[in-house]
Amino acid sequence: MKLYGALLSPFVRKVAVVLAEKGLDYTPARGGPGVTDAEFLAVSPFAKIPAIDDDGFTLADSSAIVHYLEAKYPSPPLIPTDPQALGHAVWFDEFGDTIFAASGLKILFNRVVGPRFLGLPVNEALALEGEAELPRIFAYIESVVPDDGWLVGEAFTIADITVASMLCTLRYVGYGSNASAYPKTAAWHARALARPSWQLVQEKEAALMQRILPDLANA
Ligand SMILES: N[C@@H](CCC(=O)N[C@@H](CS)C(=O)NCC(=O)O)C(=O)O
Repeated sequence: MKLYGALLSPFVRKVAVVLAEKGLDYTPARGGPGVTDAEFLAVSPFAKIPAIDDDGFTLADSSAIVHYLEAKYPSPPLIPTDPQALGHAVWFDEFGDTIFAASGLKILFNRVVGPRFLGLPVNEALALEGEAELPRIFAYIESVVPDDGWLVGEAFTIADITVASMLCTLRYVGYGSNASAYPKTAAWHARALARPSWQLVQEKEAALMQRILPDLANA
C-alpha cells in the first residue's frame, strides 16, 4: 500500500498509526501542499494528504481511509461498535480533525509549512489566532481524558489516535505535552506514544524530520 504525504501532518500520522496497529506496512509516497505530480492528483483530487493506493484502490481523507482499513483489516478493532462508544469515537475523530486541527494548523502552516516549503511569508496574525484558540481546546481535552486507559471505553481507538496525533504535530511549534498545565493529557499522550505501533511511526517520523526540518526534529 502507498501512503501519500509526510508524517508531519496529523492526518497522515493518524493513518500510519492505524496501519501499524493492524500490523500493516506501507510505502511512503510524495504528496502534500505544493505537490502537483499527476500520480498524487489522481489519488487525491483536492491535493490533500493523506491518500492511499491499495493495489489500485485509491482513497483520500484520513477518516475515509481509516474506515476502509477497519472494514478490510478488522483486527485489532480501532472503531467501536457499541452505539454510544461509536458515537464518542466519531466525535473525538471529528473534533481532532476539525476543531483541534483548524486551530493547531493555523500555527504550523503559517509559521512552518508556508514559509519553509511553499515560499509564502510568515503570517503571524493567523498563527497568533491559532495560539489564542488553543487554551480552550487543551482545557477540553484535559477534562475528558481518563486518569488511566483511553478516551472511549476500555480499548485504544481512533479517538486516541486522532487527538494524540494532532498533539504530536503541535510539538514542532512549541505546543507539545505540557505536564504542569495539563497533567492528565500529558500522561494519556505518553501512554499512546509508548505503544509499539506509535514507536514504529515515531522512528520513521524522526528520520523524515531530520531530513526536511532538522532544526525542529528534536522539539
Ligand atoms: N479532512 C482531511 C484533511 C486533510 C488536510 O487538510 N491535509 C492537509 C495537510 S495537514 C493538506 O493536505 N493541506 C493541503 C491543502 O489544503 O491544500 C483528512 O482528514 O485527511
